[in-house]
Amino acid sequence: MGACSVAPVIVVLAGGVGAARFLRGLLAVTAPGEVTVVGNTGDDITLHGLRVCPDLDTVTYTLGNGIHEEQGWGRADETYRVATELALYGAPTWFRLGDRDLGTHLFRRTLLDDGMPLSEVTRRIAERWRLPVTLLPMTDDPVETRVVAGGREMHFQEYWVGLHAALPVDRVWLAGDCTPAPGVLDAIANADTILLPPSNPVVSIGTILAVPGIRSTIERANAPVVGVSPVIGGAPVRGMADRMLAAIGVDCTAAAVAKHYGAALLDGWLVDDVDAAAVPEVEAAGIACRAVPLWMNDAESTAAIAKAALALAR
Ligand code: FO1
Repeated sequence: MGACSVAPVIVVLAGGVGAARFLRGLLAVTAPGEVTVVGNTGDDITLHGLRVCPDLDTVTYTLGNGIHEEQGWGRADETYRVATELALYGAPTWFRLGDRDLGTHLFRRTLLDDGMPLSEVTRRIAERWRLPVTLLPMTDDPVETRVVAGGREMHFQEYWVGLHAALPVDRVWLAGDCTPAPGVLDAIANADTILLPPSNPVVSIGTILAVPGIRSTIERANAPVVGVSPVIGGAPVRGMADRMLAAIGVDCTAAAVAKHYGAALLDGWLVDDVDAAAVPEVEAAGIACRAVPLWMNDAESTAAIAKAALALAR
C-alpha cells in the first residue's frame, strides 16, 4: 500500500458525466473523506463574461444531487429565462446556460475577479453542495482544450456542442501554460489508490495528464493505478468519444485505450465482459486486467464497478 495516511486516500482523475456517475458508485463503497477528485478544466469556457467549468460542475451537481440526470450536465428542474432573453438580443446561446446554473457561474466569476484562485472558488462551491469529496481543479491557471476540425481551429466546446462532433478532428491539445493546482501533486503522491474512471481518455483524462508534473507524479506514486475502460465492445460508452481517439490515432477498443495510457501509468484495467477476449492482450502489455460488467445502469451496478476497481488495485 501507499504512504500510511490516517484515512486511506483514493484519488480519482475526473472528467464529466462518466466520471461523476462512477464517483457516485465509489462513494457507495468507501467511507466519507476518503476520496479526492482532480477535475478536468480543459472544457472550461468563458461565455457572457462568465467562467463555465463543465466538468467541475458536473461532479459538483452529481454528488450534490442537483444534476439534470438524463443530460449528465446542468441542473435538475432548470429554467432558461435568461437564455431566452439573451437569444432575443442575438447573443450566442449555442451553449445553453440555465438560470440555476448561472447562479454558479456568477458566483464563480465574482470570486475569480476578486483574485481568488479557482481551487479556492471550487472549495467554496463544494461547501455549499456539502460534497462528500475533496474536489480540486487540475490547475488554477486558465486553460482550454482546443481542436482543429475541418481545417478550422476552435474551442473544444464549439466542436463538441456547437458542431455535435460531426467533423473528424485533425488535432486536439490543451492550450495555456499551467501548473498543478495546490494539493494536487500531494494528493497523488500520498494516495493509497489512484483511479481513472470511464472518462474520455483524450479530452478529460488526457488533459489532466497533460498538466506538467501530473503524469510523472502518478507514475512515481506508490499507489496502484487502476482505470475503467470508457469503451465497451468497440464503441464509446458516451457518444462521440471515438472521434477524439481517432484524432490521436488510438483504436476505439478497450485494449487500445489501456495501451495508450501505458503500463508506466496503469497497473490495472477493467474491461466489460463483452471485451473479455482483450484481457490477455492488456496483460501482455504489463497491465493487470479483469472483465466485469461495466454498464453503469444504476447505483448498484456502478458501485459494483467501483468495488471491482478497488479490488484490482489491491
Ligand atoms: N452540452 C451540450 O451538448 N449542449 C449544451 O448546450 C451544453 C451546455 C452546458 C452548460 C453548462 C455545462 O456545465 C455543461 C454544458 N454542456 C452542454 C456539457 C458540456 O459540453 C460538457 O463539457 C461535455 O458534456 C463534456 O464533459
